[in-house]
Amino acid sequence: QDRRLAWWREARFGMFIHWGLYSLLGGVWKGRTVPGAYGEHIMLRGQIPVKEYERLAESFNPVRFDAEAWVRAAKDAGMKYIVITAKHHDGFALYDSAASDFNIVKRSPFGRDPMKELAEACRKEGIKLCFYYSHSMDWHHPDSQGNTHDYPNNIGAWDSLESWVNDEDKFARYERYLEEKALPQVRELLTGYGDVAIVWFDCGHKVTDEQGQRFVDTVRSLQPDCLVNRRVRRDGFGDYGNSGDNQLHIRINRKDWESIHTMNDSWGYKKTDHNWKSVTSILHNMIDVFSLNGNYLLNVGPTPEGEFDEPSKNILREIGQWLKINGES
Ligand code: FUL
Repeated sequence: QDRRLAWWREARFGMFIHWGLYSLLGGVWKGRTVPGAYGEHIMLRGQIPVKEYERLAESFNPVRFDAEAWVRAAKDAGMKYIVITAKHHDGFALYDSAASDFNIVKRSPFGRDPMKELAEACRKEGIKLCFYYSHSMDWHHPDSQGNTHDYPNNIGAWDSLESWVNDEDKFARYERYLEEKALPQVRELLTGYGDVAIVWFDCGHKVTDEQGQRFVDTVRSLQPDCLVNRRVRRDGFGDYGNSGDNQLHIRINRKDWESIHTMNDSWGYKKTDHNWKSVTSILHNMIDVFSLNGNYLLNVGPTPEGEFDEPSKNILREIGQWLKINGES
């Protein structure tokens, strides 16, 4: 574990990227701002039918996406690793997947695989590439948690594990999702994109210990040096701990831990959210985390066209300048 964590302990500062079909909507569905701070939850919060949400892929065409520009922006900000949403809770894969054709290459006019391009750019610039993968929740797969198929006989997004895990039918269906989509997709990410530095799992409180362990084992068997975060299941799992969303060191009980923060209130691009944090407050948080030996992961939500918006670019630029003068980078 120490060997696996060596680069990560030095890295200190990383970029989180939330990007997907939800970015197209930017928090607005049919002219209405959907409640909830998180733009990436719009499918669930806006109760968008699966078939309608699927059709968004037809207009997802991020022609201004430039992997090198993203990686350079991260590097100039002093960041050493990038964690990008290869698949978020909405189930849409941002890469070419054989396990599910609900992905950018097969369903969108864009036709390119942005994860391939990002992997290439990261290799070139010496930045570690990491994939966020929503393993427990998939609102698109009929047998997963939180989907709207078969309502109300499904497993609701916020249902606790205890409330359904002894239901044989639900359990069997959920296993089907894990075996037919989630585990195969994690394997794809670990076999098609070169070295992956972290698989960043999320919402592990929704899987059993055995299921969480299956994800850890899958990662270990394919890339033994790849890190796994605690959110694969619960405390005691993974190589390092995580803060809650936008929390500093609250409830952290591990030597190696990472604090995760948004720049406004949403992770995914949200055109109605102008509540940008000041550079000063971001720096204060960062210094606080660094002083307690944590890593700081700061999020960007790129636009549907594939660019970082101006407020995010400015924040990154200013942090980079500050670190150049006052930090180690
Ligand atoms: C949460 C998710 O539900 C959010 O959408 C976001 O990805 C955040 C980092 O983790 O649990």
